[in-house]
Parts: sequence; structure tokens; C-alpha cells
Amino acid sequence: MGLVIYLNGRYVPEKDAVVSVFDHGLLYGDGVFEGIRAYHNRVFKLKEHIDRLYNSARAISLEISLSKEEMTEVVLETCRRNNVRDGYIRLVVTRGPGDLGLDPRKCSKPTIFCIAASIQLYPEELYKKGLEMITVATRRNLPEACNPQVKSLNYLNNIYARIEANLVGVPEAVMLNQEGYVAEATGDNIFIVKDTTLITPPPYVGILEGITRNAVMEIARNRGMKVEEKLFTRYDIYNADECFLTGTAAEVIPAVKLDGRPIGDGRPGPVTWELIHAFRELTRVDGPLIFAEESRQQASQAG
Ligand code: PXG
Repeated sequence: MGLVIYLNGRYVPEKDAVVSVFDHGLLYGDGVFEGIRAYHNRVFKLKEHIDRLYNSARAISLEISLSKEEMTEVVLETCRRNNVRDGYIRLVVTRGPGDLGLDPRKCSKPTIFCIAASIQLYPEELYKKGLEMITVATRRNLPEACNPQVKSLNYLNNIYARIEANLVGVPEAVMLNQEGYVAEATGDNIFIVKDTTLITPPPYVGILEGITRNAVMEIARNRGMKVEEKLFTRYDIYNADECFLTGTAAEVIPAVKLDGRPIGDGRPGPVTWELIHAFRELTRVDGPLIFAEESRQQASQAG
């Protein structure tokens, strides 16, 4: 069965959800997006995703014609129309159709679309075993050139890195910044655990400031853990007790090997496990409801 897609103010069948070949999102990667999850009839961290979308847009001087409230409703309504209670949402704003030159002033109207689909979950096995990573030669984009804090449609930097990992048959890559400090994985942020302290690179290293990252930092602090944003190198990963990645798709996932060296004892550690469980708990209660009626029914049944 085809999906119903929000496209430029209308909800249309998937087969009719098409954009122009002159769209600068396609011609130049000129646009911004969000990957969002729905869990248990709620859209997780929706406000944070909407805020980041508008911040990304502002950074590239892309004016979004919808208000944040309207955009929030687009996301919720797209979920409703596709009967999505647990799923994956892709919200995209491109510069819109223009001419064959790259000047954004030639694009009169941004293209806005939203897809709400079911999600192919990572196998539970991967969370139990942890994943292996390599450090790749591709450095993360310079913030002064193409700022990784902007979640733009320009993902070639990350794709180069993923290709390097693919070529050696490893599922994830650690990307360093120009100075050799650890930045992030290809579509996930990175944390290490050392002597019960959580350490993750600060945004100025040149990373996307992940919403899962921020949620995990908050969970950890609420549980009395020490959390630091500071620079570190591969040396610190090799000598960490634990390591894990965070992202909308992967959630919190243990990383157990880097460049052939086991991290800690080479198995997911207790801090990572605690955070995986705490994160899953948070997904039950955070974010606006998709179908409001059902929650009242659930509450009255429970009561
Ligand atoms: N770094 C980068 C470069 C990302 O693209 C994250 C970190 C994690 O951010 P969030 O806010 O999701 O915690 C991302 C987000 C995919 C996929 O299909 C990846 C992301 C988003 C959507 C889909 O691999 N990465």
C-alpha cells in the first residue's frame, strides 16, 4: 500500500509526490532536513527537531513559509494519515525549483515535504554484541566551509566515509576533524565512558548536535553521572572503558571495536546498557501525541 505524503500544502498519494528536476535540493543539495522517530503514538523530541530544522534553514538563508506550529501539525497529520504510531519521519525543505545556475535567488518557493513510514529496526543482536568501527581518512567537513551543525541535504562528506567503511566490511566509521580530534560517526554522535564519566565531543569540533546525544546527556546527568563535552582523540577511544553511538535511527548502540582493537573488554558495558534502557523508557513518554483520542482511552482503561 502506498503512503500519503505531505507535499507543498497538500497530502498526496506516494505516486504523485514528485519534485521538479530543477529543484535545487536535487541539483545542489541546497536544503535542510530532519529524521524523526515516532514511538508509542508520540513523536519523540518533535519540538527539538522543528527548532533544529528552522536553525539549519536560517543558517543557509532559507526562509520557511510555514510557522513552527504549522510545521509541527504537518508532521503529526502526516503520521495520522499513514496510521503511523511507531515509525520514521523524514521532513525536508529544499530551496525549491530554480534555473540551472546555483544562485538561490532564482528559486522562488521552497519545496516542503514530509514522509511518515514504518521503520526497519536495527537487529536486537547488534545492541547485544555491539558494532565494529574503523577510523576513515575522510575528515569531517570544516565548520568554516560547510558547517556540520547544519543538517543540510549535502551528505557527501558522510557518504564518502560510509563508502570507506563499506569497502572494509565494517558497519560504522569514526570521522576526525581537520585537527585529528574525534568528531562523530557517519550518521551518529559518539560517546566514550572513562572511569564512569561520559565524554562526547563539543559541537565546535564540527559535528551535528544530535537530539539523541542531547537526550542521552540529560538522562545521564539526571542519573547522577558525570558528563563532559571535551576534545578527545582515537587514543582515548582505544583506552576507554566503553563506547557507544547515538542517533535517531540507531538510538543508543554499543561500539566495541575500533581499527581492530577491542574497546574495554570488547563487549557492551554496564553504563551503555543502563543508558539504552533509560532511553527506551523516555521514548514512551516524550513528545506530542499523534492520536489524542487513544491516549484518553488508554488512561481511562489504566485508571
Ligand atoms: N551526526 C550526523 C552526521 C547525523 O546525520 C546524527 C549525528 C545524530 O543526530 P540525531 O539528532 O538523529 O540524534 C545524525 C542524524 C540514517 C539517518 O538513515 C541518520 C541520521 C538521521 C536520519 C537518518 O542513517 N543522522
